[in-house]
Amino acid sequence: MTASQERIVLTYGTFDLFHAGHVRLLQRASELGSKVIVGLSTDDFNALKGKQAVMSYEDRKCILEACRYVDEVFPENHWEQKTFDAQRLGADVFVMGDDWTGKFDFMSGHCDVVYLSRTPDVSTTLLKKKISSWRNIAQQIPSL
Ligand code: C2G
Repeated sequence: MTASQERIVLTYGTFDLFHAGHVRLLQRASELGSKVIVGLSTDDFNALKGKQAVMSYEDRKCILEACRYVDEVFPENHWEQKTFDAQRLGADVFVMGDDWTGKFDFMSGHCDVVYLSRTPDVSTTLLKKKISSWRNIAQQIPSL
C-alpha cells in the first residue's frame, strides 16, 4: 500500500488494565483506516487528568503494542498536542469513545472526527472495584 493510500486513524487514552472495552474501541478504529496510532497517556499526564493508572506507561505501552489493532504508540504528554500530532502523523481520522463526544470537535479542522459508542459494563474503574472487593473477601477468610 503506498503512503498516499494509507488512511491513518489517531486515538488517545490511558488504556489501564487493558480490557474488552479498549479492544472493541481499537478494533472499530482499525476498521476506519489502514493504520491505528495511539497517543498513550504518560503517568505524568494522567496525574494532570486526575487519574493514577495501576500499570506504568511502559507496561501499558507494551500491552497496546501487542494488540492486533494497534500499529504505533507514542506518549500523550498534554491536552494541547492533538492538532500537532494529527498534522505530524497525517491523520485522516480522529477517534474517541462517545464519553468524549463534542470535546474534540476542534480536530475537524485537521481530520474526520468520529466518536464511537463506549462498550457498556466494563471499565478500568469497575475492574479496580471488583479486585478490591475480592481482596477484602480473601482477607476475611481465616488462614487454613
Ligand atoms: N472506552 C470504551 N469503552 C469502555 C471504556 C473505554 O470505548 N468501556 C474507550 C474510551 O472512550 C476511550 C478509550 O477507550 O476512547 C480509552 O479509554 P481510557 O483509557 O479511559 O482513556 P481516557 O482516560 O478517557 O483518556 O486525551 C484523551 C484522553 O487521553 C482519553
